[in-house]
Amino acid sequence: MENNFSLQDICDTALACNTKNIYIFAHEKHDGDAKGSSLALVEFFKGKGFNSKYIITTKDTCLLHVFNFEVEVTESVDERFIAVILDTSTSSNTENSIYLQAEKIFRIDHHNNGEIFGDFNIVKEEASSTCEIVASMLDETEITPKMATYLYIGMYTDTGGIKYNLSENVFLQFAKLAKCGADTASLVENMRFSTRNRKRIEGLVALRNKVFDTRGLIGSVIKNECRFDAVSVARAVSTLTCLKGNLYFCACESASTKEVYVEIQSAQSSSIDVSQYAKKYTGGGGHFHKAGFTLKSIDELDKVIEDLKGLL
Ligand SMILES: [Mn+2]
Repeated sequence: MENNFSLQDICDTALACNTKNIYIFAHEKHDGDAKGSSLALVEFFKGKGFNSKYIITTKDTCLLHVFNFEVEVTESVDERFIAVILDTSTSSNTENSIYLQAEKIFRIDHHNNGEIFGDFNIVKEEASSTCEIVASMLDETEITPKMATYLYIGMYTDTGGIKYNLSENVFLQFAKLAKCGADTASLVENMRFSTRNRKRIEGLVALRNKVFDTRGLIGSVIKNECRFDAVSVARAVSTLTCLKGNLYFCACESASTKEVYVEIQSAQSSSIDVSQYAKKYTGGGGHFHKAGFTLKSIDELDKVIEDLKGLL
């Protein structure tokens, strides 16, 4: 069921269900947008007098380093609660399945071609980020400086550092968050941090770039190197987009599992919907201009490259 709701509706539903607990969930390998929107809503619901927490089941150091917020790991939940699921395109992408115990499930997302699940859904594919949607749902008077900073980080990271998906509304929301006291100075400082492995991956992707098709297919294939993870590979493809092209990809084979993480990005001016293509693969999906998936082995890569040529 796809429909509209307000944040007040979530509070009203909790009260109608006789619970003060509003728990927030996001996708696995939660990124800045998932974390930012989650922490902002925890803050919002707490301000409204509810018990609210961000439910994660594995420890996350980025939450502390970037957001300056330590989230305790939750193993299980016995009490009644309302679930709010953020930035998560399909039920199988959720970080954990505790949300299934909720009295009612609300969902807010901006991914393309996702799945409608839960009781109430807001899906705005045109939005840069879930943080942009959440910011738009809030009135200036409701946004504390902390919430403003969390939402700003999510919008900043999901736009690749204010590089893409820049609609008029993105700037309106950035302006609103700045007015509400977003700490943009420490944000820029915190975002500079990277892991050494991630830097290595970015360097390799930049170094190994090759033109696969003169109509504008540029990619990097890295075999049997580094400790790859989907998030690092997803970020690394952006190092190619300063080269003139239409479609960019990087395919990175993990030395240990032999799985290949593939991330594809189409130029902002291009009409190629890469999320549609990524969906053909297990666990694949993302956004119109940026999406990823995993291959079981490098042998499947030639077919992918031929397909990408066909998309040009
Ligand atoms: Mn997002």
